[in-house]
Amino acid sequence: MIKGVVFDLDGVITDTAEFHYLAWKELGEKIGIPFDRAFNENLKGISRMDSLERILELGNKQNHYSQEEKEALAHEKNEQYKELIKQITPSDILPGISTFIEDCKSKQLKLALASASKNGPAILESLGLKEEFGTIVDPASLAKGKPDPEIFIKGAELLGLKAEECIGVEDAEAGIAAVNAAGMFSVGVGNAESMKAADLFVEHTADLNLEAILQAVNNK
Ligand code: G16
Ligand code: MG
Repeated sequence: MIKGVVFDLDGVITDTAEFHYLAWKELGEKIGIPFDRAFNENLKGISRMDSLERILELGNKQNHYSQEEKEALAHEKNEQYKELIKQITPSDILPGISTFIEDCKSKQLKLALASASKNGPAILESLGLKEEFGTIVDPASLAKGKPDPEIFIKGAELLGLKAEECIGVEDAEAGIAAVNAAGMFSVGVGNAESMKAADLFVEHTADLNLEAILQAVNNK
């Protein structure tokens, strides 16, 4: 029986990908590694330091910086990102998500956030959704990022539930892999190709339907 829902943030509850992109792009240009939106797709759901590594790899500069310098670069990107996310308001909640959360609440489901973002709590606050979530997994407490299942396992644990009692909602391939490996029913948001590993997927957040999901869990 499903008792909880563990949500990814970026791409599911709101779309911060554009802000991450703008902040990384500015840093990339500064260090001589320009990149486009297509490359940015590789950074979705990936932690801050891992994103930096991927950018440095793109420019063949992984070995140009010490650990300390890399941390300074990641910090600089985050300062820029924090400036950009100041504009977030409840109107930035993705379509259908408020209703979906209300439906979960009326079914007494507990909600957790499993985002790789250390800015997750601030973003939920700006969206006016902080009170809805019983638990926010602290990504700094994790040994491994998505696709490792740790963040979803911890989300269920913090809700006092077993992974099998939860649904995981994700928009990234690495995220769906993490939900599946955690032993949760996976719900993907995205196109058929990128969401092929999900137990159920919808193209847009507006298509998320709790009844249909619970039905699919029962039929699995
Ligand atoms: C999000 C984004 C990633 C970002 C990561 C860490 O993941 O998709 O692009 O690198 O968080 O964010 P921060 O630098 O704010 O700690 P998710 O898991 O919410 O999709
Ligand atoms: Mg995401």
